[in-house]
Amino acid sequence: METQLSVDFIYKRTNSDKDMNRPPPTTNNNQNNTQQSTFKVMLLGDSGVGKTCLLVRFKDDTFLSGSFIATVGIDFRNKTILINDKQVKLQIYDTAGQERFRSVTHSYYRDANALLLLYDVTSITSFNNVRVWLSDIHEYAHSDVIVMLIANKVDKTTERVVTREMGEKLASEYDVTHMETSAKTGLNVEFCFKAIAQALLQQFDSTLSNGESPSKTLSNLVHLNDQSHKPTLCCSFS
Ligand SMILES: Nc1nc2c(ncn2[C@@H]2O[C@H](COP(=O)(O)OP(=O)(O)OP(=O)(O)O)[C@@H](O)[C@H]2O)c(=O)[nH]1
Ligand SMILES: [Mg+2]
Repeated sequence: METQLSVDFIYKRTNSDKDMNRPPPTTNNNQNNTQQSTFKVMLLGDSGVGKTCLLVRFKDDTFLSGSFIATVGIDFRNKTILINDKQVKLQIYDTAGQERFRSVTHSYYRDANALLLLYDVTSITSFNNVRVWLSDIHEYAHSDVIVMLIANKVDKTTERVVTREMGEKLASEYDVTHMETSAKTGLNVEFCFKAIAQALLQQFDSTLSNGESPSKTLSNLVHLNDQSHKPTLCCSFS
């Protein structure tokens, strides 16, 4: 991992930190005098659903196979991508799904601009727990946070127990966008992060606003991608 925050450091955040307003996303000029916007994205979901693998696939385009090492506390990684000729730096927080870290990770929700909530399509428990995660998000995150529900491990077709329809129904119940991914094959992984970045840019850059809500933009992008039946697209990304 590029950066690992120790559990000690994480515990230093107090309850009063949680009540502070979220710092606005920053926009700086980099060395090439190009504008760069920075956003915080958090990965959430039960232990073992594939959060760390999704992040490693996006950052390094590799898959962490072999024995499963659960994340302790929170890690984070940065990745800068280009969206419509604009540089977008994503600070991606990879949280521990284990219950014992829950109160630690709650204190980070308020700083997040977007949340990727994962479940594992081979685990009905991780799918059922999505409701618990969404209720935590409602309680601890900003009301304008962009949420995407991600059905991971779709490469495991024979072990699959959560259908696409079940995922889509749950997502529409909570009015969030739904996407199927595989950190193993890379299906839709880059697309998810790019779609989130596009929605965030639109939310915070009024010049890009076309009168559509960022959540609507996200759902339109995903819908377009689904229609193409391709793992990646998209005409609107550089
Ligand atoms: N087949 C398949 N296996 C996956 C996929 N994503 C993750 N895995 C496997 O699932 C296990 C758990 O993955 P992690 O990414 O470590 O899970 P996590 O959500 O980060 O778990 P915590 O850190 O405990 O919260 C590992 O053994 C991975 O190899 C996927 O898309 N397909
Ligand atoms: Mg992990």
